[in-house]
Amino acid sequence: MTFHNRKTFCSLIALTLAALAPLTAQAEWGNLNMRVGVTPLSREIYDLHMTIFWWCVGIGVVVFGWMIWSLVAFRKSKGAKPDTTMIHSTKAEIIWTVIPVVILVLMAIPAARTLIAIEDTRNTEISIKATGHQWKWQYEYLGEDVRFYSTLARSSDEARQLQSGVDPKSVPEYLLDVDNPLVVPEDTKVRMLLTAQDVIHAWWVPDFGLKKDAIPGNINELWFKVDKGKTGIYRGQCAELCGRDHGFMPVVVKVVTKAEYAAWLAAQKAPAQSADAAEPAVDTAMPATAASPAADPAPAG
Ligand SMILES: [Cu+2]
Repeated sequence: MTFHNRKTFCSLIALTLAALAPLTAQAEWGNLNMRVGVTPLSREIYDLHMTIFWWCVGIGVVVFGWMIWSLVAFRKSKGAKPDTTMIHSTKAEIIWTVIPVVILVLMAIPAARTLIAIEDTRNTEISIKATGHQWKWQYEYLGEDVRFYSTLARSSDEARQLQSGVDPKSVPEYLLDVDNPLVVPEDTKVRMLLTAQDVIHAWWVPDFGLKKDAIPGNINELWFKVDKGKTGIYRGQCAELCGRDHGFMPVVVKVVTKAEYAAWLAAQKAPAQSADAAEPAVDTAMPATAASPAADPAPAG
């Protein structure tokens, strides 16, 4: 390698680093990866993801390392001569079949363990049915006679209208907030039963590591158990393209302590009679929301 070539090589490396530098400065690199989440399942999924990731890195280093070494060590300028006589090697075939099979089996063992854990809905303490509608979620606490709609927050809905004059950036949690969040207690195994009323939707909360389709005429299950002490708001979205307002039906889960949950549930039940009267008011608000986007030139109806 001449000095000139080495200099070009070094400049290239410097240029690449310079191009990446602003990225390092501004982007939170942590956001590029999957979230660890706040449930035992999400952690297990994250650990599995990292395990497989490092397997892939190892494989990449070996395969590309070998390839690059071969290119450099056996280049023509060094007088390498191609071997044109070898057209088949059973030994090589066996090696490059057996090694990947062993690796895949080793990867399948922890993956299968996690998949089984995801499906294990035994001993759940609370069951909640979530029904996807165009374009909102309905939650029903089974056996508790508590049900309500969870619709895009008013602030977001107003800002999203064409020529609303509202800067979406000024709206906190734009398109990620709802009027009535799903409320669940911490440290409790919650089972979600997912279905839909019209088209396929999907219920997704990244911090729980879970996403599953909500299909009309079908019930899908998932479960989560938020770690003790991880109370707070967790946000997700519909993850199945479900029509015009697919981007406007977020999922918001409010995780509270067990005592707060008991109090909340009691409060939901207490005005059950008056809530029945109030519910149509919520319902009548829905068609207005659905028909209101100014982006839709056709008059709704
Ligand atoms: Cu959707």
